[in-house]
Amino acid sequence: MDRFLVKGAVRGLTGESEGEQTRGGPAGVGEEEGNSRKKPRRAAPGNGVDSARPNWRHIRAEGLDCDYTVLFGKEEADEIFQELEKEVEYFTGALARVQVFGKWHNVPRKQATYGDIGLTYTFSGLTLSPKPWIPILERVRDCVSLVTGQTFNFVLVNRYKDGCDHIGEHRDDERELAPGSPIASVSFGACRDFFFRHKDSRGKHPCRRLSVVRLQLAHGSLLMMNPPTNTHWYHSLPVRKKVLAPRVNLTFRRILPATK
Ligand SMILES: O=C(O)CCC(=O)C(=O)O
Repeated sequence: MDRFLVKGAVRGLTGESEGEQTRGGPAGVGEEEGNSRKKPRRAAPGNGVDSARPNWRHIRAEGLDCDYTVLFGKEEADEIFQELEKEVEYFTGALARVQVFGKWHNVPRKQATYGDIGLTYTFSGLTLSPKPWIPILERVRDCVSLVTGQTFNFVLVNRYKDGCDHIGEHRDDERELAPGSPIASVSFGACRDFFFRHKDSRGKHPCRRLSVVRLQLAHGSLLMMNPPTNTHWYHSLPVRKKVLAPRVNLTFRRILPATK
């Protein structure tokens, strides 16, 4: 999973490129959202999740297809967040650092990976196995599967201690994702801005000028990033110095078994 190495490098350099902005409005989809409509999905039979009738917002732009809902009510989201804070073991040492143009930097957040036994992925040039699933991650994964009908064999956990921790613009590497599979992003803790930028609208002299799609990812929320979103759009979690509280994000993925 070379993307972790590549993303770490790119994120470390580009994450601060967005100026700090203050914006009103409720948590959820920002004002540059595309068409918004309810999208009914499978009903969840009394599992305590706020998803019995998930109130989906469908976010569309050219080549972007995302669904957003608040999956867990505050009480359950608080409980899950506390459990994640207790149970998740994050990378330390070399795995928490990234080399950019020969210079070592700390990754500006904490990371961990969990998944099915037997899976391997590449991280910082090393072939690693994710840690085996722990109950709290299985619980969230299973809730997401229940409301989306999708299955996942891997999760990347990102912990942002405050608004200084961030993730720079990147696309998730489709090569290691099972073709046609979505990425399910579940957030707990501080509400943070989250941006999508079209690949043709990046840099100083973009060849096209598509609007940035701005979301706010609330405590207990689920963002489904469906194909082909990651082919055309980069995403980032910019620095927000006014945010003082921590946030934990889980991106559930279906990755292909390693080829020998
Ligand atoms: O923390 C987030 O919301 C974003 C995480 C992310 O971009 C990723 O895992 O690829």
